[in-house]
Amino acid sequence: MSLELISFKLCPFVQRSVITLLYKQAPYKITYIDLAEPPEWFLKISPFGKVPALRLDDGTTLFESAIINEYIDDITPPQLNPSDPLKRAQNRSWIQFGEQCIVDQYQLMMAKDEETFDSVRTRTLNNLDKVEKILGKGPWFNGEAFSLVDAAYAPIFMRYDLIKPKDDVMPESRYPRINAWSQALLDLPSVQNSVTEDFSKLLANYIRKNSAYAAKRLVAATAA
Ligand SMILES: N[C@@H](CCC(=O)N[C@@H](CS)C(=O)NCC(=O)O)C(=O)O
Repeated sequence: MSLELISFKLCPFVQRSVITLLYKQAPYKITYIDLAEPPEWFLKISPFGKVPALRLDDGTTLFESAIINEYIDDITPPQLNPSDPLKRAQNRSWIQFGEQCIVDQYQLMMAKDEETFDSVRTRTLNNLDKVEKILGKGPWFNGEAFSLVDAAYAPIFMRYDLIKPKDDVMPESRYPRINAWSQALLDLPSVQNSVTEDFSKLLANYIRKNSAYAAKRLVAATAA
């Protein structure tokens, strides 16, 4: 079975799938598109025009990062998803919540003024509180075993590590477990290799282009 992941270089949802593919050492091909000008063929295969899309060799296409990751996990044993149905369901719930954390982060990077930035920051902190509360001793979300929840949150931590909000959204004192989790993930080759070499530059440019205000509050975006 050959797998082709359709990607946009800055997309955190695609990155979730790249991490899963790399962690599982599953062979795949990656095709980048420009979401600002999506090609005709992409709009034909991705029903909602979103990345990631995973194209299989029989032409079938899957969409939604969490579903794509479960599929990759199912076809490349041993499974990362826990075998216990309850644990698996709980993991899915937190993967779903991770989408809100990605949205928080995106809105922070795009906030056009102080009021919006501060209100998104408050929501971001409150949502991270919920994650801190559920985490155990680590190193991974489920303890000793790396799972799809880890792949789902790593893109968020990589971005916070790069953009470094001046008024921190992940202070060690408030989020000791998240910080330890984040560090373990950032040390992992499957996470480090899940973006292109120019990723931090692209991200900084994207922030600057879309919000002069957010760029002022995010260290990476103000760097020359
Ligand atoms: N829930 C989806 C979200 C995917 C998503 O929003 N992708 C963005 C890029 S990061 C996208 O394709 N946006 C294009 C659009 O909404 O038209 C997933 O987990 O795959």
